[in-house]
Amino acid sequence: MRIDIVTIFPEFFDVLDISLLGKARQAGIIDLGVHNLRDATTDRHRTVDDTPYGGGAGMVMKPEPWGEILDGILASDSEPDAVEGDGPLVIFPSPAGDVFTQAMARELSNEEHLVFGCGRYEGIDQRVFDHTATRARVRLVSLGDYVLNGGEVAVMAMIEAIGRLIPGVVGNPHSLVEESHEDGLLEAPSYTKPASWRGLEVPPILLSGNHGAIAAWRREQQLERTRRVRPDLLQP
Ligand code: JCE
Repeated sequence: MRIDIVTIFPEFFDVLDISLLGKARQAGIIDLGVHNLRDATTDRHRTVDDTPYGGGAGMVMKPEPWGEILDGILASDSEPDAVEGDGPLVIFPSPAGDVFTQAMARELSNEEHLVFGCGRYEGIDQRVFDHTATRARVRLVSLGDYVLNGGEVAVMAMIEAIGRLIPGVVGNPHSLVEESHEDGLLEAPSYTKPASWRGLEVPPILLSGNHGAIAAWRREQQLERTRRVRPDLLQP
């Protein structure tokens, strides 16, 4: 999978070199490009924002640098030798987007080319979304019902959730299906050695060696936890 990120804080993504995804990049499974939006400006101050038409607080990201930088990124997919299905999918984090879920992460993990556009300030001029949508599939995606200062943290979370679903990124594929949200339930609690710690005991069933009884106990723990903490997940 090819991933491009457009941001005014490219250093923010340096951590991807040393995280889980660093190995996937070295193995050639994920090809990452981080682009500084300011490199697509033409003025001496490398300006990316301006005051909003119609008035209001704060600043809005200007369309021209976005147009220039996306021209370059999207052009690489329309070259004659580019073997593509639906072409790139451009994702803009936004509180006004569809809420990011595990199901969405799984869909996005099947894409050949993802482009993430990180807004800042009060957001991006609407025409950037409208114009990009004439050349590529565009989605606005919200990390959740809270406001961030920009798209960078949302993109980092989305890349971590998507990247680990790509075969070869997480060592043991079995561990993926057992985890929270893939089966719609929260995880059962986990324990490791020692069996007794500061007066607290590991549930004896887990030491019994009875794998059927352990699986049944874990399922009950999952259901009880989900009913208690996230009853919304049990609704159809
Ligand atoms: C962003 C801002 C709206 C005023 C670019 C916030 C996503 N789930 C999410 N929460 N917040 C975001 C997000 C993503 C991109 C941008 N802002 C700040 N948003 C109104 C200011 C700017």
